[in-house]
Amino acid sequence: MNEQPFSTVIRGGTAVLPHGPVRADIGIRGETIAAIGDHLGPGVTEIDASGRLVLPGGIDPHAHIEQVSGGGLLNADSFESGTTSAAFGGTTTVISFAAQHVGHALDRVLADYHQLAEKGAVIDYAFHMILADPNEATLKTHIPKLVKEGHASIKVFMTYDRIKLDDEQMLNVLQAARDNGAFVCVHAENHGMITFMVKRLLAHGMTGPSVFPMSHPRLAEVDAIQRLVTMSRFIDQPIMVFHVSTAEGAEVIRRARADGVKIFGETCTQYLLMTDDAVDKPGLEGAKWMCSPPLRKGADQEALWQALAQDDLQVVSSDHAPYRFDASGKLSAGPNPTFKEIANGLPGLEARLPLLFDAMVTRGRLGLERFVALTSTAPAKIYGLYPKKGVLAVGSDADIAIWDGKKTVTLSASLMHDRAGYTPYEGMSVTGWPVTVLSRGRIVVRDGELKVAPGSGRFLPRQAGEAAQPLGRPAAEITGSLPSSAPRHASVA
Ligand code: DUC
Ligand code: ZN
Ligand code: ZN
Repeated sequence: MNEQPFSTVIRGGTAVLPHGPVRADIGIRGETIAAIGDHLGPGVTEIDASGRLVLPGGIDPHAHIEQVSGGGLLNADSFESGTTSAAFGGTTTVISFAAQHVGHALDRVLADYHQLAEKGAVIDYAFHMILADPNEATLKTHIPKLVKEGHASIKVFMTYDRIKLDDEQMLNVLQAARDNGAFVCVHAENHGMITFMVKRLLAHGMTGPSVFPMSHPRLAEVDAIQRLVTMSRFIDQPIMVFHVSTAEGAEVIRRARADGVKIFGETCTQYLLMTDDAVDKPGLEGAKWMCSPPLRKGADQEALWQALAQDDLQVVSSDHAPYRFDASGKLSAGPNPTFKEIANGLPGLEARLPLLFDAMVTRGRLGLERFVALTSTAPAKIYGLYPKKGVLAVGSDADIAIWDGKKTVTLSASLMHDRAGYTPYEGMSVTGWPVTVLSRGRIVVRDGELKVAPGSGRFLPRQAGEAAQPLGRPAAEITGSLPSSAPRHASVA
């Protein structure tokens, strides 16, 4: 038995453990949870959590930070501001993006994003590698090396002129992911349908943010997810569909999963809590609510909640993509842009957990344990971070958010720590707030103050988890085209 005092004890709270909530103390030594139980011995630092909930820190597996978008625009957050805002919202791990653009060497891209994050991050982080140029060097040289170095997931786009992949490129990426043991996340919208609608709307003089949802038709999402399911099945490569926004999109995923396809789905806070009428505001104001896919209808919200309840969708991210409402962001094309010229994206890294806590725990939709599962444990498992992250267990990193379930806060831009300069959730009132947040045993946020230095967050090298394991049955044409003695890594190009 270790008689040394703990470095920190979180005492007397209700901890949400893998088997459910219990009254327990959490003892931390250094960076990890060393003990969970009643009446633990003293800690050098004691945190009184009586009357509070003690939860694993949130994991936001989809946040754009200090990233150049598909439209070529740098977003508003640095790693310092983005991860600070995450921490104030109870999130202790973020997976952001290292975004390749055409002509860029992927290994250089990763090195650049690492440098930015090392300098600024206050919590731990990993990267999804955005592939916009899946050439020979990317797929055959850089992906094998980078996956081995712990970058276990790839994101690709089916839309956006500068970064979209065609079907053959997509298949090459899926095959490379399979060969190297990586997971693939996809922005799934039919590019042709979007372009068709954009041209049609602009030709009819419909140029404001209020028509933006029409420019991303619901069927664009449905079609793209259906094709993805087919491609995933063909190659036998598991896929995560990012930011599912429609009832029909969630239904395609439900059916595919029932048919045995290894496909996962994510939705985001904004699709659960806001609707498309948010863009319908005077002038350009609605641009603040323009995200892609767009906000949808009340019936979609219901369907997405239902899909989460049934595990058709497994995670809720923020898809934090902050652009200021000025010439550096939403108005970068000038003071009077068409919807086509306005950057897509909303800030939401900080508000995600309080909003979802309020909806799920305070108002009772799905409950506390599902809240923890959807916002922390499931992303940790799916993205290869578990059990280091996503759970309160002995040996896990001491990434912990202590929640005051009774504290009511009205969200406003002045409360937020990101650099978007506005919040789409302005004026919404939530009950439940993360009052103290620890990352690897360090108190990161307490009493409304940041307690750690920029650059103290750490890169999390990951091996892909079980979610990324192929089922072992690519299409017959693929297996038939491999020599029988070929190793798993053999190219079929
Ligand atoms: N897709 C995202 O995933 N985030 C922001 C914008 C977009 O199109
Ligand atoms: Zn996307
Ligand atoms: Zn995104």
